[in-house]
Amino acid sequence: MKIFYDETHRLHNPAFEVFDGGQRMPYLESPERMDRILKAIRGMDSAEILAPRDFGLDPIRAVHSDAYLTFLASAWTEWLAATPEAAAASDKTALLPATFAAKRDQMPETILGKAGFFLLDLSVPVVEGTYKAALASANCALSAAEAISSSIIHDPSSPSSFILHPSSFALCRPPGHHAGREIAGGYCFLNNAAIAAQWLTRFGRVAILDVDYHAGNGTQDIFYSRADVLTISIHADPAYEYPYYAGYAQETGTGEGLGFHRNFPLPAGTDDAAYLAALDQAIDLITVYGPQSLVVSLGMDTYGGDPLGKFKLTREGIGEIGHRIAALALPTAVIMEGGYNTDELGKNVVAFLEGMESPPAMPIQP
Ligand code: OKP
Ligand code: ZN
Repeated sequence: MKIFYDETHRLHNPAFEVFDGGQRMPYLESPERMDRILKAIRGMDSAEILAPRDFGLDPIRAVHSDAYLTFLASAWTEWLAATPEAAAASDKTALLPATFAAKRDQMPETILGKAGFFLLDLSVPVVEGTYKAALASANCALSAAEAISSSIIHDPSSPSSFILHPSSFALCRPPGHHAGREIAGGYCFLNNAAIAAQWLTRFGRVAILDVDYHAGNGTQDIFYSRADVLTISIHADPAYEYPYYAGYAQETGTGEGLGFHRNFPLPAGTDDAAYLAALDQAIDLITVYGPQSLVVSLGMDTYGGDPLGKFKLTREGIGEIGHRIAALALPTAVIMEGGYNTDELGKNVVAFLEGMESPPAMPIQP
């Protein structure tokens, strides 16, 4: 399997995030996550780790607004220019607002005003290298999309075969699925999966299946009124979990996109069997939609014991998710999202990828 990875993610390494109750905490979405995944992946026979290519801004501008991209590109310089205290301690600071735009019809002039407009919450501190890292992450996703695209062109009749329907993996950091058209949130700045999916629409309909523990609210936002990209997210019920304000079952798209978004909110304590039952419903919807390609937003925070998650999935369950997704026999680009149990992260990602490539090690009764 072709795996795309770029060291540039290290430039995004904020000293802190602000957690529930206002506590300043070490940034959980850390560069070490990638080190752990890489170490485990290097042990796979099938892994071919490649550098992404630079796709330029056009495929990113197809998903995010120019005003938002301009903000990301200049936010750090503007913050330092406006804030002498920040400039004096630039390795300890980050741009984070204390106000948020409930009403979005006017963009303010000052950097703190703009930060509140473009940042959804306190988990997206902007530092000097944030934009560069986010661009490199998006290029990994685009490269993974490109890697599967030749089989879409040359094999439109789609017989069921793993060989004719390859998959690729983008080892993205920062993650992307909470980033909307013009807003960052939940550790995400550019929506890598949405950018890859948008790029793939040139070959026909695309489905995005989000199996991160958190609802893919950014992806939902970007494609909500479109029928050419089916978006499905399986996640912790937003009634009790981040992102709280999207990811509910009754949200199914709007206008032309009505019926082309689906959410599967699940209770705390969800185990392999309950998760796989929801996955089977999602897979049926994808089969009925009949896309030419599939993008998977892959989070490992569904694993039991994840510091941000309340599900109880096992490593075998995670492998079975990969296996059932691969059984769709679609050209598939897998995009890395969350997962914060760094000790188990690498083994879980390998379990998923090996599940995609082979039958499950252990049968699971749904
Ligand atoms: C990103 B991804 C702690 C606050 C958590 C942000 C969570 C972002 C998750 N209760 N805030 O979907 O893994
Ligand atoms: Zn998550």
